[in-house]
Amino acid sequence: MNTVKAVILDLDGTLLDTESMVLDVTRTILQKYGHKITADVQKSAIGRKPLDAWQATIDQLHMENVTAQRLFDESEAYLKSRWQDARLMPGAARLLWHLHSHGIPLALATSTPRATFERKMSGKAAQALTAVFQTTKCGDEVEHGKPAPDCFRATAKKMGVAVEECLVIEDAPSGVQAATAAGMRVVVVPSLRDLEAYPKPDPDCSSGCCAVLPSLFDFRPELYGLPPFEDAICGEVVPIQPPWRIKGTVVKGFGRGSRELGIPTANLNCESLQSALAETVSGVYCGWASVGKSPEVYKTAMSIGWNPYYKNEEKTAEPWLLHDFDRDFYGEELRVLVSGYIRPEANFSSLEALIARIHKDADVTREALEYQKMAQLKSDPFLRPECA
Ligand code: ADP
Ligand code: RBF
Ligand code: MG
Repeated sequence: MNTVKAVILDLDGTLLDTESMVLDVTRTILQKYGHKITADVQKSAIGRKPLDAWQATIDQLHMENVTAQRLFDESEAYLKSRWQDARLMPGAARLLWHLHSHGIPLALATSTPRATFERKMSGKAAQALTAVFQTTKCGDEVEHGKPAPDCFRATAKKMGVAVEECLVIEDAPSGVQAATAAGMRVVVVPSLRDLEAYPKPDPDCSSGCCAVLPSLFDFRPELYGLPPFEDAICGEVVPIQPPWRIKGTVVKGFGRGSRELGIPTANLNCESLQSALAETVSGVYCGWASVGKSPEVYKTAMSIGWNPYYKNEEKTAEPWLLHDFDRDFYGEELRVLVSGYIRPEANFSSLEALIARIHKDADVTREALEYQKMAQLKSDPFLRPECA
């Protein structure tokens, strides 16, 4: 197998959380025309050039009397001023700076037209990243957009590397197809929850999908001959820098945390999550938390996601504060400074296995937060609203 000499990344949904913005606008526009977004629409549109994506949407929904250009103009009128607010995907900055600092050539191959690309990269979050890319290829600079291989082939050529030496990181089925058609290996971090939309991974493949990962935090560079990460705390916790600052009102959950698991979790209301985290963020994290106006700060293990064991339809964020309280705090404001990623959400074959794993997450949390890098965050002003 060829060692990877260059890494080519997709932008939207892979490095930048623009998919949730696009999804919102698409929903609004389609509603205006009397249509609803479906899983098939999402699957055929995501990752493609904007006009191709709208045409695919029109075809999927059999929409009449409207052109792709018209729908694109409507969405762009809304999104134009918002692109720069897009946040980075979890783990994106860490991955890029790691590879860049080890001298690995990096490139972007995006379906976004150059003008929109410039807007997206001018935002506060994305700005710092422009320096790491040797080259960028935009959707309007190649004849055929993804799922055609043009953008990936052109990028490899410009970098002077063979296609077999490139590793692509993608979130969309169309991007995976494009990279595969270009003869490159692809690591997929899916934007779509339905994994049926993606090929089955084959770690030994010489081109095509070699891994499907829950997040960029789970990428293991050494599997491709790239330098390994060396930042894990206690061997397993990935530091999140800067930490995420999440606050929300504690709401009623399913009432099973304490009862079934013996593990109380303070469920946060969804709106606060949506404004603070990328749509696709899930996993188990550690950090510090405070309740209401109290100055106390507690070590906290938190699950974000769909709780596969219980097959939840709604995403939840549930911090377990590692302290014995003699009260509950429904309706109070809870703040969490999320500073480490522990693992992806998992399914378990028994309740006992789920409980045992959550207790291990708590042990990992207690230990990891003792490390100076994490311990110093305990005094972050965010956790003491009355002093801020
Ligand atoms: P629910 O399903 O409503 O979230 P749980 O059984 O998970 O109920 O209990 C969580 C509630 O218990 C929290 O909302 C909070 O008010 C209270 N609570 C008490 N101790 C803790 C703790 N250590 N961590 C989180 N929540 C706690
Ligand atoms: N639920 C899962 O289905 N899979 C998990 O991997 C998982 N990990 C968790 C880790 C922590 C630290 C906590 C506090 C909860 C976790 N849960 C997980 C959620 C658990 O199922 C949830 O608290 C109950 O559903 C109660 O609402
Ligand atoms: Mg709970």
